[in-house]
Amino acid sequence: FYPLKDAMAAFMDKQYPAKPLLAFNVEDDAANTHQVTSPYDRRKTVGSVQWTSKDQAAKAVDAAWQAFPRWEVTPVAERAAILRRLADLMETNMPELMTLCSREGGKLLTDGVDEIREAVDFCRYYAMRAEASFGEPVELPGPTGESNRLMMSGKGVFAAISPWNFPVAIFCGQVVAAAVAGNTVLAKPAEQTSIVAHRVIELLHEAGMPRDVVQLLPGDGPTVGSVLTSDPRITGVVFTGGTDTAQIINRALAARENAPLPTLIAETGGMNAMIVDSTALPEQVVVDVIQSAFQSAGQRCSALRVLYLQDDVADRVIEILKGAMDELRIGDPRDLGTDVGPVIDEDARKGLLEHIDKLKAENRLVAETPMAAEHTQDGTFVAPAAFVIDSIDALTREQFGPILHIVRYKASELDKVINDINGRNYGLTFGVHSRNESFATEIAQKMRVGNVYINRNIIGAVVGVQPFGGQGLSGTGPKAGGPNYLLRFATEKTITNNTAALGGNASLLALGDE
Ligand code: UN1
Repeated sequence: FYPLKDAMAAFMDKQYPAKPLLAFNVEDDAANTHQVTSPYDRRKTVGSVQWTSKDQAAKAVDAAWQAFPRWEVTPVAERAAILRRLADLMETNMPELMTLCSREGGKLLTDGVDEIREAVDFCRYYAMRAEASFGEPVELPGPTGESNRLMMSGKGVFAAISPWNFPVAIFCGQVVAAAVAGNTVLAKPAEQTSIVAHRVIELLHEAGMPRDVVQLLPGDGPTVGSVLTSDPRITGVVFTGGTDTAQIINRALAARENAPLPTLIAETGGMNAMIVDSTALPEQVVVDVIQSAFQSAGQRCSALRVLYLQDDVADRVIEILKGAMDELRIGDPRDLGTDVGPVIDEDARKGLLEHIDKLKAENRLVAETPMAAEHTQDGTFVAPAAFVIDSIDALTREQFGPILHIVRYKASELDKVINDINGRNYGLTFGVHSRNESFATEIAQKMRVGNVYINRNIIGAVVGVQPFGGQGLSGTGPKAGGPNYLLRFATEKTITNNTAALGGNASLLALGDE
């Protein structure tokens, strides 16, 4: 880490002016420019972001449509090569991108490495998958005198709407998936992390992506997001973020008139649980719970929210957990000794503190990490906290931060526990800790979720290894970083050719069959 830290120093105080990166030139507009501050120190600015106006967004859609026919027929090898060059450029620029993730998104340095690594993996993985699925048309068997070929191509114009919690990995993963599948892309980054997104798109253009094929539209949901989702020329939306927002997007797309039936690829919230039975190893459980619930300050949709502890083992696990939570260090994410950085902004902190205060008032607090004022006074920090609740049904919404809820259960109540978790209709990640293998396998089968983890933490899905994404209220699938992801961005065309018509022996039988 130390050489990386030295390389990062050059970018620690740099001020970044970010603006829309569109197919056409964008005039400076001071009235529409917003200052960006660091979540760990709101007195420090990272730079400024000029938001996209409604008019610019509409013109960007025009440009994307005009670029589509040319991009659609660009050989897949050429499209994939751009992704591979972007991967190389992100690796070369890792110190700068990590610094921005930290300054703008409040991410720990270790999280920053994972983040950039994941973005690089997405580029290389999707480049490989695109070449496998979008290369030569597949010849299908058919009657004599006729050829049948199945080919894949892009659908049109995609809007990519991404969250602040993975401002490089998820942002970049969406954009490159849509583009390599043959679509033109309008990328709307989260308002909180537009500067690092701007840097990634600069690198993408440097890698050879035409400026009208991928455009960057910084701004907020009501201005930029709603222009995109109500435009009848948008063929599809790829979205990661809250379930509520996905529903708003879904309704906006469906309400359009004279628009193609839309594709919505959504990866949304979770109410992720872990079941620990009496055979589990308490020390290992605690290591995995700490990572799952508090890494990235709990701001992952994969994070653990509800820990179910079987009665016989609950006291022991809680005792070790308390000790471990006491040791966590909250503070500046750029400090290598920090375990838990800030949450993204004041709104996020307020919402989490409201939930924490309510549970404290009910005397449910089990453990809380001490927070030193000197490291945290200027930022939006929330101390990791654990509470005992009666069941997952006590939670009204996903709490996107470092808050763990614990439920004690008796062995005889296991079926109810499973029903309660499945009954919430979220279905993203799930964990089980048990040394009884058939118990773990049986539970894994019963849970209606996208990713099950046995005897380990439940975050950090690796591209190509653990394809990531859920079901129900957690998303539409297909799984990001999985072999089928690109297929949802594409349309299939069958070309049937009566080859016999041009001088061959026409098969009367085949004609008759028609
Ligand atoms: C998210 O938080 O939106 O498994 C997704 C993980 C990450 C994905 C998290 N690869 O934790």
